[in-house]
Amino acid sequence: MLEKINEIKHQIEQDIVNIKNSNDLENFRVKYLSRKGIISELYDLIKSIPQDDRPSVGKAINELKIYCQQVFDNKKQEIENLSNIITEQIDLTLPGRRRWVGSLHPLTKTLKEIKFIFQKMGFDIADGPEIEEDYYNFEALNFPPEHPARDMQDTFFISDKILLRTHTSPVQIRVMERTTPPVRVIIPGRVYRNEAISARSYCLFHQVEGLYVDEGVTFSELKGTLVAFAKQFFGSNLKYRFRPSFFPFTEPSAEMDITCFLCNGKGCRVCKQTGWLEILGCGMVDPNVYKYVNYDAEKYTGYAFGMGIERITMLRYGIDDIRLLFDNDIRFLKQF
Ligand code: 2NL
Repeated sequence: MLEKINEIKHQIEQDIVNIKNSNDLENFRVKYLSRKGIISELYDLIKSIPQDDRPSVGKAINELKIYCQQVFDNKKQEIENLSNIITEQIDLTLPGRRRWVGSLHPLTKTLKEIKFIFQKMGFDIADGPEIEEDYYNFEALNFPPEHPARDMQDTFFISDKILLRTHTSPVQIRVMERTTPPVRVIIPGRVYRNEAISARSYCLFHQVEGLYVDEGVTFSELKGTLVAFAKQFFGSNLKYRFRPSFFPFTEPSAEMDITCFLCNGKGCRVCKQTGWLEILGCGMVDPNVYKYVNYDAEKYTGYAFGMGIERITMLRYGIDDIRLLFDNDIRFLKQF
């Protein structure tokens, strides 16, 4: 009887390696493990052997059954894994998955270009704190003590003397404090204004300001530099004009307009039918400012200018709501 059990075990070993699919597996189960299978039959045979042999034979059959069940389970698992692999196979005819490539924020693009143009003309780039002292933001820039821009409405005051800078000019004061002329810098950066948020104004925006101070710097140099910038940035065949204006820190002051690049000066929605677009403010540094940084106003002259990056970016790309530049909505950003 034990010999017979051994033979069956060998038979199982041979059969199991020949199983190739779930059909073969089912046949194997019926042959050995079903109610009418070989192993069940062995249990029936126990009655026909001597009483004394029954325990050892019974034990051998149990072990055979466990062994058989185990190889069956293993094989079943193997076949299932295999069929998973087959159904998961890659379909090489499918089109490839698109890789999403990020792009620069439109403000970053504008800033990079402006910086590049002024760097080529010999300007250094400087930066400074966004949390400023009243002294650097207003006083040293020749704002009279009661000037309306100091009003709570326009400025985020943190305390009596500390505020969020409303322009990047305080950095120019800091640069002049630590440098003797010639000074030729641009200062890009974030600025803050406590204004009602709308399509046209936001509580924070970006500026680039520029400053050039040396002996004998003239207003025509200011014009030449800004015209060269505008032609590189907006296109070489634009027309321009300088209109008189006022800033507390420059005298004389001007604003620069260029012909609308959308309608070429004919008048359209973007230029509000005027044919002109205002792109920046500028002027000769007011001699009063030099007192605060210990520059000799008899010896040095200089010019300064400032432009809003949001404004220029919106003009350039035809964006009609400033808030789009701060929402970080991917549907907007991926167009650039
Ligand atoms: C504008 C006009 C301007 C300046 C900024 C400046 C800085 C110093 C001295 C004198 Cl330290 N001026 N900056 C001058 C003229 C205009 O900005 O419309 N900005 C958006």
